[in-house]
Amino acid sequence: MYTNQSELRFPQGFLWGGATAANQCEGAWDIDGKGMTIQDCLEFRAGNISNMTKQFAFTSEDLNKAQSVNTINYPKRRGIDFYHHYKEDIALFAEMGFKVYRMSICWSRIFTDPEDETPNEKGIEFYVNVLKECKKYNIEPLVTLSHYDVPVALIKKYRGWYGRECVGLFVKYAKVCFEHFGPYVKYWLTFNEVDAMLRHPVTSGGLIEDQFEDVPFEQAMYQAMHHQMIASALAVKAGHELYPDAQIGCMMTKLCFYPYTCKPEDNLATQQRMRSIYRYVDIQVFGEYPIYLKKEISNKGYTVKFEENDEQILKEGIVDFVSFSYYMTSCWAADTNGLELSPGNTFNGVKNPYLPSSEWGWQTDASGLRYSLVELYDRFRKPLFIVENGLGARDTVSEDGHIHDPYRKAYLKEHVCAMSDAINLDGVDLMGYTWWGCIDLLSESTREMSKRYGFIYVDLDDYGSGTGKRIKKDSFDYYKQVIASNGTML
Ligand code: BGP
Repeated sequence: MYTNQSELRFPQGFLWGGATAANQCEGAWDIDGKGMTIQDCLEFRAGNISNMTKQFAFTSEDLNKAQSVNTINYPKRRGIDFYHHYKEDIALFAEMGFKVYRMSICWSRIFTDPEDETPNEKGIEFYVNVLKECKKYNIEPLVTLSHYDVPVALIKKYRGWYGRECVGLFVKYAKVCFEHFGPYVKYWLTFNEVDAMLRHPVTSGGLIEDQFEDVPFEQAMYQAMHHQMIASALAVKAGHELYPDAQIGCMMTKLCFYPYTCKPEDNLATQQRMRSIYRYVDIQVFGEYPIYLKKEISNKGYTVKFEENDEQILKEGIVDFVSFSYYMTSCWAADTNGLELSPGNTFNGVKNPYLPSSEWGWQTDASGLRYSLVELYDRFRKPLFIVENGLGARDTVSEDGHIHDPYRKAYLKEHVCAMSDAINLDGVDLMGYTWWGCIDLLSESTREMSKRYGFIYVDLDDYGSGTGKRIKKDSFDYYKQVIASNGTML
């Protein structure tokens, strides 16, 4: 348990709030002109422990099947019906005192088909309404343009982000978002967990392995990553041209690996593993490929195609701040054979005997948050924003009708302590903190409803049965107090 080592203190104006993503909460997958995304094609997976790397097994046949059926097995299609409940949900966020709400926009709501010439009015109207609702309560929106939501049309036509065509289409979409939503939004993120494509290519890039007989799949992933880098840089530039005051950030998965032992080779293996987390964020922050990434690609015998202006584009699209998700830490070793693994949703690590695990095997570690903040700030020297942190648990409604979640309060408390120390003792410039899944929503990796993160319970089960009613958990009032005291009453 992490306890603060200095007086609890947060800067004035610190942005406390919560985070969601369109594909995990909106539902309403086929109305008002929304096109299909990869998320509408992913089936429910029962079972406690799962990780997205399994999605390498997703096939073109799965995609075709999903397009022709509509069953309860596709939970992302119904979400928690935020589409129709956003007013009620945002009112609850406001009651907790949110200063910021992180949400994502679904590309396929804005363009039914990304190649359409004109955007879908209904989609624009929906997001304008959501943003206005936030503004009504003085909640600052933080908007992600792409959160694991690749349009199916792009997968079918261009093999997802492998196709360079996606760059221009994404920039067109981003510009429409900036134009219509810019008056309400100061903080933007381009791609969620931008380092993730090489771990889960299907949801990050729309890359399905059986579509790549002509090129090694891994090479295709590096190429697709390059396209996302170019698209992100162009979007950052376009956003700044339209709104010079806009703050546009990148978003990474802050996985943190400790060497499993003090053997030098474990340390070296861990350093290499950590680079795989940083390789693309380095591009977004420094405006060029790091040498080690160029080496990594050429050592494998691959090449990444650059167009004439690509190097220049990367230089001109540097982000303003670095945001990240942080849930846990793990260990790594030169030889992992025979070692017990600890799963995450997008990776496996070696189990750390000193840390507790959640029911899904995620090893919680608040000290690791302070460690990560220091590491990121030393590396990037940019303002940081924690845009995902939280605890997935199997909450239940007690006989008294309440949801008692002391474990969530404890998790929040120790992570707030760690942030305070990083700010006050280590001098980290931290802009804000958005708790992941502030309202229960569908899990990204398992698509379960029963893996709940929220301060607000949603009465739906894994199969979508239930009233959909929103109920405040005990942690609701706790977070409200944390925010009201600016992080000083825990
Ligand atoms: C991150 C994703 C989120 C979210 C979170 C928790 O990697 O950006 O979308 O879901 O992980 O993961 P899960 O839902 O699998 O528990």
